[in-house]
Amino acid sequence: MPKPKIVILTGAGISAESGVATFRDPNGVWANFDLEEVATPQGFACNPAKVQDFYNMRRRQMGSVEPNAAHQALARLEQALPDEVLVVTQNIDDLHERAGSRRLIHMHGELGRALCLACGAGSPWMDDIAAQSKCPACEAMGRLRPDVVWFGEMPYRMEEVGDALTGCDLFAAIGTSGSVYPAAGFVEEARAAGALTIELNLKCAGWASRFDEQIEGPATQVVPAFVE
Ligand code: BV8
Repeated sequence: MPKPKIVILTGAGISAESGVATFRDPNGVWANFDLEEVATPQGFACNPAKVQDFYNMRRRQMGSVEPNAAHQALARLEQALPDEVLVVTQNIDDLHERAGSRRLIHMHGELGRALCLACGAGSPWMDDIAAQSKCPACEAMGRLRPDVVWFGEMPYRMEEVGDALTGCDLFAAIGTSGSVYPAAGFVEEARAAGALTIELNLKCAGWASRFDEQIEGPATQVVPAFVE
């Protein structure tokens, strides 16, 4: 598949208007949960039930939210420019897929998937546990964890993302605070490779100076306008 000309990084802000809480906005996820306790391997080792409850609560919410106009606009962009658009999302929800995006990398994993602690086999959560039981260790351990990248863990498909950033003409970051690495460093990589860099955010604050352009407003308004 050819290198994408457009790389789009999304964060929690693109799902906010679907009703999915962001992390660092007032009353966001990290205002209500201790990141160290629920989003690190150490937290899981210390209290796996607490971590499973945290992700099961977020998984249950997925059943009651829908993709919004911003997710749908990105899917239209990909359909209009086949093979030229890659969406790299920090989000673990499935709203991009449900809106129709196909060339998509979940760099922080997916709420809808689980991993076997023993053999590392990944599978859709609860749909495929029987298939996993082929692994004696899985059966013995019966232990699964969310297929989510926690702090201190290596995000998925970083080589592929790096390759795309060095070849794109346009890098856009939508609805992310740029608080977490390596995602927060993508803009520099794209810029160094000569791409035009644009931030779309409700409030272009924290890391705005690192972009060539900023477009302020709610994602359901600014993303469709940006795509059209
Ligand atoms: C790594 C999955 C190395 C979990 C997440 C010490 C020890 C270890 C590592 C570190 C360390 N110190 C620093 C690090 C690096 C660390 C890091 O960056 N920490 C930060 C806190 C400083 N990073 C890591 O650990 C990463 N791994 O470095 O590995 C390595 C190397 C070799 C081998 C092994 C390992 C892994 C980071 C991934 C952590 N997992 N998510 C889960 O979801 O439960 S990250 C977490 O932040 C979130 O999940 C989210 O994915 C991510 C980014 O947040 P945002 O999406 O930006 O959300 P936020 O709320 O912050 O912002 C929302 C934005 O939306 C705002 O700007 C707002 O204005 C805007 N908005 C709101 N409403 C709207 C809107 N915009 C438009 N429209 C609207 N309506």
